[in-house]
Amino acid sequence: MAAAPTAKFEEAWLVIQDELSALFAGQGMPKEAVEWYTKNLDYNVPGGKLNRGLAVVDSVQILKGAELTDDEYRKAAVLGWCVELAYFLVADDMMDGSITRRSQPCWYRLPAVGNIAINDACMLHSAVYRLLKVYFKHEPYYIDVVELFLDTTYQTESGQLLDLITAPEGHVDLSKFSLRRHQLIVTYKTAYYSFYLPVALAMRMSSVPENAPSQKIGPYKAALSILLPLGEYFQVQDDFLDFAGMPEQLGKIGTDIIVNKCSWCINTALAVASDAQRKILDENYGRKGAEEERRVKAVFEAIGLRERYAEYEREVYEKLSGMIEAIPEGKPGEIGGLRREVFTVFLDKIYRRTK
Ligand code: GPP
Ligand code: MG
Ligand code: MG
Ligand code: MG
Repeated sequence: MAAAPTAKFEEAWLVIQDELSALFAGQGMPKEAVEWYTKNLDYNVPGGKLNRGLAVVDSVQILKGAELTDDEYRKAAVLGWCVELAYFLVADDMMDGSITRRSQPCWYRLPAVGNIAINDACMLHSAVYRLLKVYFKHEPYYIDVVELFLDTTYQTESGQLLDLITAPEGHVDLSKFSLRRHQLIVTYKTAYYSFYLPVALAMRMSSVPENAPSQKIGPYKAALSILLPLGEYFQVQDDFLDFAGMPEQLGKIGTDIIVNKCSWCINTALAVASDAQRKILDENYGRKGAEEERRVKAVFEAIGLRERYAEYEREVYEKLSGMIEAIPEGKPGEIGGLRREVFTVFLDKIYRRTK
């Protein structure tokens, strides 16, 4: 089945944004507040790669095995935009001291915004539940969908906590880092909400049941077993691109080395560094200066980080493809059946990405 077109999904956002602004205005909010709220939505929600949001629509389509009705498309698109509404990126940029996102200054860096971005992030989060109420209150899967957002938000926040306390700015201690710790951080901060959430939402909307009596593990557990490692792979790419990607292509400037992140790059380097290289990393990682960052990057080059990453990508693609092959499948269009294509579409979208 062809992937859902981006343009149609983007059009759906315009309607959703108007509805959210109208709900807000309907509380008797003055014009300046409505304008602020609308600007918050407009600046921070559309304009990304839309991988997460489109994954909901793609997955609903694959699970149905036929074109969606207008009503089904609208509902799938609303769920997709609820995933895109995640407040995480706005808040993460404040915590990471990031400069740009999606080729524009981070929201908190606009002089008129500053710390108001904290409340704006909270309002993005609340917008999810406003939309769910409007569109899904009377659906039998309403509570399951609400719980998915609540649970994955908690998981993401748990990962963010671990991310931040493993690598406090100004307290560099590379002995706290390991690839095992990295895996735990990225599973929680990225994989649940970026990978499991969109697919599990689509499965709920498509009436995939909790348990399939004929199968050893239920469909949601089966999906989770693929989507967590897929999400880990995505975050390893994010970490690698932070070091090696083109800022113009990425729309953001890497800050991981300077802010002492427990990223895949530093952990891979630590695992193979000579004593002399380790000393350079200890003395220069997580420091503010451009010269320190350059020295760290030179060690990354010297240990062959680019080749190691290329090898990691090949291996992980093979491993994930094998795992997907092993998923028990339903027939196309069968109510409650799972389809491998849900996962291969997602994997192929991110494989060897450069942005
Ligand atoms: C991505 O990490 C992780 C998140 C965006 C989760 C944030 C969670 C919160 C509860 C705020 P990252 O910092 O590497 O992302 P990026 O490179 O896009 O800044
Ligand atoms: Mg972060
Ligand atoms: Mg960040
Ligand atoms: Mg990053």
